[in-house]
Amino acid sequence: MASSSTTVTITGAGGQIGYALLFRIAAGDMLGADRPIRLRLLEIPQGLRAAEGAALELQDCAFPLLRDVEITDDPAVAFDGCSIALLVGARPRGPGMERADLLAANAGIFGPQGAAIAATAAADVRVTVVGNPANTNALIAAASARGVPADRFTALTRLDHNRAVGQLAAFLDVAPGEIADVIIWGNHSATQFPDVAHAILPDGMPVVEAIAARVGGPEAAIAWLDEVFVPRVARRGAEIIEVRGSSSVASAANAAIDHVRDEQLGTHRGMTSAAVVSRGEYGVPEGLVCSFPVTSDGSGYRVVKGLDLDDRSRARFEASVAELVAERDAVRELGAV
Ligand code: NAX
Repeated sequence: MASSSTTVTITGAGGQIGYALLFRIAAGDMLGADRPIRLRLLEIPQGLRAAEGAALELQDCAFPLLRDVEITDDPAVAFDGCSIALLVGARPRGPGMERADLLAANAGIFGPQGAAIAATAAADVRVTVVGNPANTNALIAAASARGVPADRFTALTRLDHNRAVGQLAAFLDVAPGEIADVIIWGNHSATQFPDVAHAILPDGMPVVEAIAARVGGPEAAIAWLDEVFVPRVARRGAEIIEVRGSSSVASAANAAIDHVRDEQLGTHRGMTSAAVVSRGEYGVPEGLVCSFPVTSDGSGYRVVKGLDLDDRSRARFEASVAELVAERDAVRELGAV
């Protein structure tokens, strides 16, 4: 039985998103109801008790798919035999912390974790980085994982994607599942570009036309997108903190589950968004971990090529890519990539 189970490693498992992830993964929401799971929880020493508490609750759920749970503060143990890794634990920005300090602190986490993945994970390992700055942390982990193909490393922009779909669904008064082909381009940060130019409704009607019909014409639609939609999606994390008094947790865990499920089992209707290692698509410098439109047939995400970007969209995308370049250059100076 054990040989047919999939080892899933979650870092930062004692944190908020970890707590929201564990139960859904164990219930089969991520890999389906037919794949037994072994969970490996990585924490720093201060986080071990919280992870142990979550493990007690997992036991109390008696999930039929859950074979075992191991908790450790040793990356070599945590990634041993792992096929799916969710890197959630990261160093948050402290008071007065400069961006360079934040990048350096996270390089100290994601570099060693990448090396441990290369040394101990299963040959088919796939890694999703959630901990911020997610794109550049994924870049660091990939660069440190010698021998593991870089395209096994992705970063989460599915939360931004789902937020964009949620906003459109509410505005157009349709179900979220009716909206296809929204795209998040760039970095998981305020510079991201949520793009609806290719988005459609089930009858094939472009979402932009449906917006225009609501707001009184194409120009008003552009104004709504620029002034309401894009900033709302890009600043949604801050809005959640303001209203809830704490950062996004359940929605982030849900997005991580969507990301891994679609990567492992395939995308079914149209494209989704994920940050993947650029091979130069859309002029993005090779090696950057950048959010693109993607599909998967179950063997990993592939960038959807050949989509048109008008000048305004391209300028927005390029601004976000410039931020990724600056982050890469900063971690290069540290010798982390
Ligand atoms: P918490 O602070 O609740 O949990 C983080 C956990 O990670 C803590 O238990 C901590 O002990 C652990 N940790 C720290 N360093 C570690 C290490 N080296 N190895 C293993 N564990 C370690 O944060 P939470 O709310 O769970 O958020 C986790 C991360 O997700 C943050 O970096 C956050 O910014 C990021 N997010 C990313 C999102 C995305 O869409 N990519 C959205 C949600 C979230 O903001």
